[in-house]
Amino acid sequence: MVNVRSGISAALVAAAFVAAAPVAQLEARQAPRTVTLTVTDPVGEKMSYSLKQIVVKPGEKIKVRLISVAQTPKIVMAHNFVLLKAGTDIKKFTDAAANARATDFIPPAFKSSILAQVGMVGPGESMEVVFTAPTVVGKYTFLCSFAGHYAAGMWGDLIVKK
Ligand SMILES: [Cu+2]
Repeated sequence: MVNVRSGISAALVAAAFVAAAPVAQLEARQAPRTVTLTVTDPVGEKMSYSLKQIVVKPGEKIKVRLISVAQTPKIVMAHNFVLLKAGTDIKKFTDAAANARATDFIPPAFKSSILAQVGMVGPGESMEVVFTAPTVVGKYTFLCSFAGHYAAGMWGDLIVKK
């Protein structure tokens, strides 16, 4: 009985290993392309990312690296990167985000609207996220969800284009 059982589990382990191998090879073949977004302190009332557009291929593997070269202390002002699903109501999202300080300005009710996100960065910090671009061609909004930053201009378009 014991022998039969261990025979089965060895076979299962072998099967799992074989199934995992092609996926690992695929991942290695498609190393993510790095896109660097820099954020800094507001200029007058205006805020922005260093890029207004990120153009990607459908299903492309992308690494977004968010770097803050701001001076303002993080407690006062920080910046993140949130990529939203097509069709998300941006006004509703940013209104909810403004009241979500406890969760780093990510409104819990909108979690399912988020395709990718990088946490809040303060002066001298950087953070990154690796994600697979949507396979559907179109425009997807990315924005900083810190209260007021979207309205001040801290947003852009991820453009999925063949
Ligand atoms: Cu910001």
